[in-house]
Amino acid sequence: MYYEDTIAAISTPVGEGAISIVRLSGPEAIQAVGHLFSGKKSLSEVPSHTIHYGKIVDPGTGRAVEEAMVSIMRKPRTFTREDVVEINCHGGLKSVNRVLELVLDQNVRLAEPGEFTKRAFLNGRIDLSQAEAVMDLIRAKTDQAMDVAMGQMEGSLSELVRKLRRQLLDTLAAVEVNIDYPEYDGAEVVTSQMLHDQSVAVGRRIDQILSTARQGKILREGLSTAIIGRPNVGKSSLLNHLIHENKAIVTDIPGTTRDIIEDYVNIHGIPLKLIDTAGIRETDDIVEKIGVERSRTALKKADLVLLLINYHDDLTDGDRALFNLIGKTPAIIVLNKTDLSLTVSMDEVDKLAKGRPVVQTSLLNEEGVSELEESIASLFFEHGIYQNESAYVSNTRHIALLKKAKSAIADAVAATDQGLPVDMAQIDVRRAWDILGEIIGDTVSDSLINELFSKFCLGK
Ligand SMILES: Nc1nc2c(ncn2[C@@H]2O[C@H](COP(=O)(O)OP(=O)(O)OP(=O)(O)O)[C@@H](O)[C@H]2O)c(=O)[nH]1
Ligand SMILES: [Mg+2]
Repeated sequence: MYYEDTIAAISTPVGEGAISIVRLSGPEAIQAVGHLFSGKKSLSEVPSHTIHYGKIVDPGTGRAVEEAMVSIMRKPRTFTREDVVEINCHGGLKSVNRVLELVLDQNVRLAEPGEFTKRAFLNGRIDLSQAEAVMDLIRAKTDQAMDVAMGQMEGSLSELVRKLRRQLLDTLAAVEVNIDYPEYDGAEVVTSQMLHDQSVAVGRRIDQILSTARQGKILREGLSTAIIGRPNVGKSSLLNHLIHENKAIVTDIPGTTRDIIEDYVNIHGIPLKLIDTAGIRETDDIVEKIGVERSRTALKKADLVLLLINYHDDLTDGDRALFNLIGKTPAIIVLNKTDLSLTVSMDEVDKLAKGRPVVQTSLLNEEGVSELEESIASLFFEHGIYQNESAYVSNTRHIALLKKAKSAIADAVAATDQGLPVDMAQIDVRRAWDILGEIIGDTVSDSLINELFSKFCLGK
């Protein structure tokens, strides 16, 4: 399927850069740029996948507006599977915009966000989950998030989903054969058993894929890390040290932080979404009260908790309550202010820590922060929050569909368990097959496709 029209957009980020690229795709791409290009050769005659130096000339005035390197890539060996031309401009934002304007005068229209990728998808160059991976790649915050997106772009999730669909289709085919040729009396029972076993196997595999979802989500969105503790223990100081910036206000007045402060940081390749909270204590101050409530909510949603305890103070009931509040969430206990004398009861801290790592810091003297970082990393890797599996699912849409497919499969298993007629389970299996198809875009509606691609950046 090839499009009639030719599209163009600036493919590099907006702003000053050494090079900006205007990219075109479509049947008129080469001709359109040919009209504007003045160089040694005519672009319509040059071989595919070559790059040419010349000037972009305004046909109206005959004046050169930009010096450029122009790449010519003829279909079908291109990203969109259409003719693609890239004009590498060297000037600033103004001149690249001028080049784009001239291009748009040549029977070329401005691309919608994601339209290049959409064409790649619709022309069969990539499937939907790969197209979504392109989007993830643009947004990837860390190397590992990048790996996940790359893996998905290379089709690892697609590969898994295709395998599952093939397995379901084979099962359905076998059922048809058995039903059409019931050569012996037991056909129905045997068929039902086969449907059951195959469904159980597929359901297990979906579970395995889904089990990577948590890791995938963390890599995408960051490990939600709540910094909690009594007022004045140094929570905001810790946030500032970890992000190497004075973002949160630090004072010696207890109750300084009133609202939640968030920032992202990359610790040993793990993306953390740090959340500095209001110190938790009983208070009559209405603003502080709200802040404290928010802290409790942040704590509930956290993937990781950093609980700060004052090294230079006795444990209070407030501290003990916080240990309880953590519950089962992975946590690290941080004893802060070690530059002052030891007052806290280490025995009691150890007892309350229940095996959770305890790290000592003096944020004032910048001591212990790298130990804390190490501790965060080892907790993350040891507890299998991270697994080096190439086929992560991290995309919310994929996860939702996998869950839906799993429930259809569970229905099939239940139907066979209850001894219902084979065609009941058959319908469920067929439904699971359809749902899985939505992940790779084999069975999706046009409106969904438009919505997904509109989330892309312009020029992608
Ligand atoms: N001596 C010493 N003081 C520290 C240390 N870390 C932080 N402080 C001081 O403790 C005070 C409180 O620090 P913050 O980071 O504002 O504490 P907080 O936990 O965010 O406090 P609230 O927002 O009020 O809950 C400030 O005066 C800091 O300079 C430390 O390691 N040693
Ligand atoms: Mg604070």
